[in-house]
Amino acid sequence: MKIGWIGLGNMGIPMASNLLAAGYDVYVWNRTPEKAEPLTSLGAVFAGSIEKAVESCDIIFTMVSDDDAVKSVYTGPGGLLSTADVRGKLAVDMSTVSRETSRFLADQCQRVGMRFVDAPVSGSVGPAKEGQLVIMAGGERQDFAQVKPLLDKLGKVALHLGPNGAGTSAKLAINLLLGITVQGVAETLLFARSMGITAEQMLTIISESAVGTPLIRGKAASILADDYPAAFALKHMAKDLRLAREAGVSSPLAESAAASYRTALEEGLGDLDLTAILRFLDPEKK
Ligand code: NA7
Repeated sequence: MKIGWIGLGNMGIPMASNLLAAGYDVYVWNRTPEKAEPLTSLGAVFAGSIEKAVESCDIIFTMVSDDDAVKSVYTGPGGLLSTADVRGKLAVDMSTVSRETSRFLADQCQRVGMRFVDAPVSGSVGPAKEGQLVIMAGGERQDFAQVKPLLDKLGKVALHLGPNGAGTSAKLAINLLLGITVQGVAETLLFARSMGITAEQMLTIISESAVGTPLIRGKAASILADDYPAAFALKHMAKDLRLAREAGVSSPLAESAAASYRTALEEGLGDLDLTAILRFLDPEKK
């Protein structure tokens, strides 16, 4: 089976690499072609255009940044849906976008006889490299069943949650918890510091306590070094909290987190990891 992969950002590169490692023929495309080099050196074929990638493949994955990017890839000039014959092919969008966009894409695909599954992921670069993502899917059950063996190469769990848009809905919910959790850790560290407890001490306590999680343990070194290379960029967290609000979330923590990440983005922290929210909240860093 030939696989198309569109979008080679922080997530797309390790995910497509895992499909290559599993022995699939992978045709890749990225807006910035140079980013395909790590994949082509592993044996992927760089398709010169989206259409070429789609023509060559049975299943096409997309993993790009946001609603505008994904619409451009599907419905823009030279996009996926302008390819001559897509009838019967399966498109799987793993980007995090709004539910409206997932449903819009499903509708546009259906018009040309293409099948569509929304399958966003929980987990950033580390789990992507290790094939340990959590994948939340929406679409027809038989389409999910067809792509499930591939999803199993990308994640430790892949769940079918309902019709198109259901995967995206679950993703917005889990990322609400992610945003709130990271801001909660940041606020806790700053409060502890104000009472003379160091970040190192407090991170040890959190990690060993009932609220310690792999997320917090995994971010500790970066927090202590005050160095935030993006595993999951803050700009994407701001986007996801905005999408959650647009999807109707209305709660004190959601409001607060959405405002923090949005303002941090406006202050230029968007390309850092989401844990850089600590730098944004820290009065000593102003
Ligand atoms: P990155 O590392 O910011 O990568 C974004 C990717 O999206 C990258 O391949 C971009 O191409 C591509 N992109 C962005 N805008 C466009 C447009 N307009 N057309 C085509 N391609 C585009 O994101 P991640 O990999 O961390 O995350 C991907 C998704 O998973 C995102 O929804 C997260 O919220 C979760 P470029 O290389 O810049 O040319």
